[in-house]
Amino acid sequence: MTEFNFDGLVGPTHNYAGLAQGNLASMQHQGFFANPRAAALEGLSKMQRIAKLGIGQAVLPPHERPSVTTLRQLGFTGNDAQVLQKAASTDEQLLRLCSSASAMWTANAATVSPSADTQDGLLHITPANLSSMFHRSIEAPTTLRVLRTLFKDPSHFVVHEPLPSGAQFGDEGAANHSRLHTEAGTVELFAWGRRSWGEAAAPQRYPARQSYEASAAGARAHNLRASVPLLWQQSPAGIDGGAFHTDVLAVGNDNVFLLHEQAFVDSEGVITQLKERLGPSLHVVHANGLELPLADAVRTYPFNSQLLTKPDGTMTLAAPMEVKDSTAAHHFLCRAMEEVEPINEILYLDVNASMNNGGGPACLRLRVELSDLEKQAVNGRVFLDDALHQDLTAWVTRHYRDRLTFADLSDPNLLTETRTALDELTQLLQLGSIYDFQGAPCL
Ligand code: SUG
Repeated sequence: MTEFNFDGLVGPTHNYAGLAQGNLASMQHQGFFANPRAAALEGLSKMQRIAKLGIGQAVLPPHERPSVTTLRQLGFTGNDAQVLQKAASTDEQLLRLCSSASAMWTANAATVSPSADTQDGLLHITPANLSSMFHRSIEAPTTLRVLRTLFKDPSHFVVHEPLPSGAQFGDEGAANHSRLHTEAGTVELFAWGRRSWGEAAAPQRYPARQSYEASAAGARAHNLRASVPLLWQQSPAGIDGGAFHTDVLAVGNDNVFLLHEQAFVDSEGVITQLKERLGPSLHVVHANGLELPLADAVRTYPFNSQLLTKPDGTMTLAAPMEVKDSTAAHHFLCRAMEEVEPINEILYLDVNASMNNGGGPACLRLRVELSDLEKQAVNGRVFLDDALHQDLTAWVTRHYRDRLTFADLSDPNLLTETRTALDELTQLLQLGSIYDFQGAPCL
């Protein structure tokens, strides 16, 4: 099995709208002017650097934004330009909610269970309903369509419907899911932030997006072998400190787990459970608040590094540049490298445009473990090689604006430019029709 990191391409409407309550970077950067072209090139350069390490890298397309479909559902009528204008003049916030490039954070696109973990030997994928945040909830239909296009072959893949919508089943995808594996076993750790019914401590300040009920349903639907799933609660204090997803305070890969004490309720308890199931070869690096204050971890995202196994079996921590702004965060990653033998490199990546919206390197990618046969069954030209990287870089440079403000969102030319770009992209990636404006069917 090989892990492939499916990164989301940053979309042409990347902007800072302050839409995500409890995501401190999103809240703090509201209204800053954005440079979608630079943001998309940053993302592509990250993909290229990871691919050059010999690690499987692939790409997922952005969604159509502004979402005219959603605006029409909300009652705006007329031609597309009129729909944009009416939304802008009636309730500008609606237009912002329908214009976010948030599908770039593909860690939230879906939860993936490799075929090695499931009872039917199929790879299971559930697109996240993202129902806790409106601007993200509108991603689910396109995500489902894209994933059903790529992972179409029923002899290898099952792409489930997203969980039913509604606050009780809020599901944030792989951002709340870690997979650990040793010779003793495999654990898929499903983290949840609140209970829709039943008792559990809850954050006081910011929303807990993922419900226990959603995690339990996801684990059930994936038909996991009985020993695989483990459900555990995110720390409410961590969420109130700005860790809206588990991947803000924990990262796992194979037999290595790095976590902050505020990632989970009773973090010693989850470590004990993991050690029982995974045996002595599990390496855990646990930071407490004295070593690494929660505020530093949330500001600089050391745990949102990608922890990647290279072809020679050693591991790289691909960390956001911002880690260097905090001595404590930087020291923590160095300690991880000293203590965990397989980790032999920290690679600093500049994904600042994404970081300013609360998305580090690990948020930008969806991990999919594939056997050689499964890889061959994936449709589309989505696996990154030099030629695809070049094509995508030229495509971004050709189509993306280098400055975007809120006022631009109602510009009908932006919609036309975006559709022209996305239409070309579907050809470049050999995906067929996947967008509403292309008349794509519901899959
Ligand atoms: O859902 N930000 C995203 C960031 C997602 C990060 N993903 C992971 N941790 N896996 C979110 O909060 C901000 C958009 C804006 O404010 O314009 C936003 O949606």
